[in-house]
Amino acid sequence: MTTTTAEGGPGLPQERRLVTQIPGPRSRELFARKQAAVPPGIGTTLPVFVTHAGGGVVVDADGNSLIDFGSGIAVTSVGNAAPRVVERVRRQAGEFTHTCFMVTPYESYVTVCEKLNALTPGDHEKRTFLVNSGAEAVENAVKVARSATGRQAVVVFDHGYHGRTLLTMTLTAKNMPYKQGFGPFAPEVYRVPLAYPYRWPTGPEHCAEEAAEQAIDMISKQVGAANVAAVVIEPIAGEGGFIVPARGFLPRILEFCKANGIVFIADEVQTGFARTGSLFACEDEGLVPDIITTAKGIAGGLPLAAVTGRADLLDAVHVGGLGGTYGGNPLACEAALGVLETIEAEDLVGKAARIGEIMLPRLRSLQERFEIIGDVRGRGAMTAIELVTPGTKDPHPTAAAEIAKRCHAEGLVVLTAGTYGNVLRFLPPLVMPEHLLEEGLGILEKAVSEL
Ligand code: PLZ
Repeated sequence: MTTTTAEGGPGLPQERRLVTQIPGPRSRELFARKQAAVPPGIGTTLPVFVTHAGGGVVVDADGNSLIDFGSGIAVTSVGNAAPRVVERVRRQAGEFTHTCFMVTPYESYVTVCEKLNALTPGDHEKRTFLVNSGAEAVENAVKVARSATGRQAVVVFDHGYHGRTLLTMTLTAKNMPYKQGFGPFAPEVYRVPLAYPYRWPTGPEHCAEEAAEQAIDMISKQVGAANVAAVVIEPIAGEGGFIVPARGFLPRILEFCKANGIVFIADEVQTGFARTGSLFACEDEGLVPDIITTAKGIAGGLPLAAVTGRADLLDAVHVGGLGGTYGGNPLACEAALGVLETIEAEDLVGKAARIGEIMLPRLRSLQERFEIIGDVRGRGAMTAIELVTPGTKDPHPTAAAEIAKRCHAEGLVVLTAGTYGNVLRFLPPLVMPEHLLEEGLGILEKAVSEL
């Protein structure tokens, strides 16, 4: 069976279409090859093999068209194979594919940096440099903070996720699957509480103040504020379960950092580029971080990430102290420029907010009907439900896995998340047509109600 169009992108029919079981025979064949050739450490959420994708759908090797509530983990916010991205990358691929920016530079890298300096929160003087992945961005942000402050300690939070390299897996909170067996971990990393409203022992109304007080107390007493180079925090915890910190928590931590010369690093790898209904999630509480790390949504799926921050901090690193062979590859830079054009031309900030306005009320009404949904949360096109044993707050990971499985069987790509593995998260491409969003929500509602 073949697909209906030769290309991906928004030209693909924006419909759910199931022509075989999920996964179909061709995907099963390919999955058997994967299992023989690729180690099991590289997991698979949904074993359908993709041939095309675009707008709000993913088409598989059997000709099934699935509704995409995952965006490849918050990456294809502009849609898969977005026209402005494709056109720029095609043109660039025919001109030159690599020189190494550190050897002989090219303009698109500089343009991306200028744009990030202008678009990220704060109107102070900034610098940006480009790397290949979110983890690499976070790791480099810490290098900059250490170099600029002459201090070593790094403070991170419960439920945080920052990557899989030695330093960033150390910064990551969850043991299984990210850390188990991979130690010893990097030194000088300290973890403090996050203002998690749903699970705060004294209730959500005290959460921001008490969590900030505990975090600051731990930093002051156990580490010593003067030893801390950086605090690294996601404005909304992503892999940890789409936890929106109680309002007031992030500003309080930022204020503490400012008062103590600690570099505040906002990890916007998952939240950045319009995802949450503002260009960056920090804007919601008017936060101006010292350094911001971005990746994922920055380049429509081409590997690119960035470290953007105060000029005085980034300029503190000696000549040649930062870099990498592929960082800011010309194809990825063109893709990023295409992404930024698309966000503006198609008002994707507004679209993300609108997706939240559609999804959150539907999820809340589902919560009213089903006690298994303990919490509904998120912002813009980054929303989630947390599943619990009815009548308690006990995490219910098997319910999350079962609902995800049922959604997958019906042709809806959803992802799980959470420290307890009991969160279903929804990250549709911001260009998803509303009828697909509604249809996807219908499938989810059916899966929850049938459980
Ligand atoms: N910081 C906030 O969300 C990546 C992880 C997928 P990389 N999240 C998806 C997986 O299981 O490996 C992420 C993130 C935040 C950093 C990262 C790391 O970004 O591009 O995956 O290195």
